[in-house]
Amino acid sequence: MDIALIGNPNTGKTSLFNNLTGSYEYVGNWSGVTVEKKVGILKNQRDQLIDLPGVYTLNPLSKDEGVVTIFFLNEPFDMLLNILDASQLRRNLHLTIQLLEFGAPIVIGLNMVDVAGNRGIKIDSRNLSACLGVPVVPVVARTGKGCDSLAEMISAEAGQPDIAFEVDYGPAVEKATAALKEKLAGRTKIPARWLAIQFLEGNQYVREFLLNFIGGSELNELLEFVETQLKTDGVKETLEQYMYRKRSEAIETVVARSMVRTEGAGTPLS
Ligand code: GDP
Ligand code: K
Ligand code: MG
Repeated sequence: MDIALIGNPNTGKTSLFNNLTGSYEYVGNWSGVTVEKKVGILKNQRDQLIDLPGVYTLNPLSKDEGVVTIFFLNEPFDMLLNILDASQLRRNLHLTIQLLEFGAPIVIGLNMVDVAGNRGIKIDSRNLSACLGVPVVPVVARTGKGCDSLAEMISAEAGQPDIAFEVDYGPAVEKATAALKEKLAGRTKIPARWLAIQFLEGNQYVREFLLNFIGGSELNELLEFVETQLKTDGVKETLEQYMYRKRSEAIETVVARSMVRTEGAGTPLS
């Protein structure tokens, strides 16, 4: 299996990578950028772990961040290992939801549970798992705590059916998704809904990918359709802001069900 390790910057990706793989790793560069590409072999001596650059969202701000979208569009992989910082759950879930929307098998490593605990935040990993529909394993990547359980969960999840978590982005977005799906007519294996969401949010790499199948003017019409619909519905934000807000609303529900403030908590939740 090829497993892609993905998470926000500074969530403990390198620590987790080192814990899950032996010392062996291949180091190169992702094509077109000077970002290191690391591939390690899991301790089962069978599966490969691919380290992706840390990003907050799949909609890239920089060329380096674009590496992740390019990977999703072009490289086959079997599973995603998404590492979350338990002390920054709200922020981290933006990426997680975009990964869930892709529909690939995914296991979540809930890292920094010690940091969260010190700040009076406890995440109920079973509730989080139930909300998202995927396994969540608490770990402390710095010490290796929980990493064996995580490795076991990765093996257990191999070949499980894909689950696509669905944020309700409203009827205009769903209509655009249906239209895009029809235009693509099965000519790509990348899920149409994920492509639609990323395209509507302004992901330029996804736009370029879609141009392989669909004309630029047709794509612009699709954008205009959604923008006009939203305006008619009284939405004042840009499409990008609207998509972000809808995702944030879904995240609030997940956070409300899975985050518990423990006694003596003094720090505001983040
Ligand atoms: P990356 O930027 O995502 O690759 O994250 P790193 O693995 O480099 O970790 C960032 C920092 O957080 C380092 O100082 C790690 O030692 C520390 N760290 C990683 N995991 C944990 C954890 O679970 N608990 C604590 N307290 N620190 C951690
Ligand atoms: K770092
Ligand atoms: Mg790192």
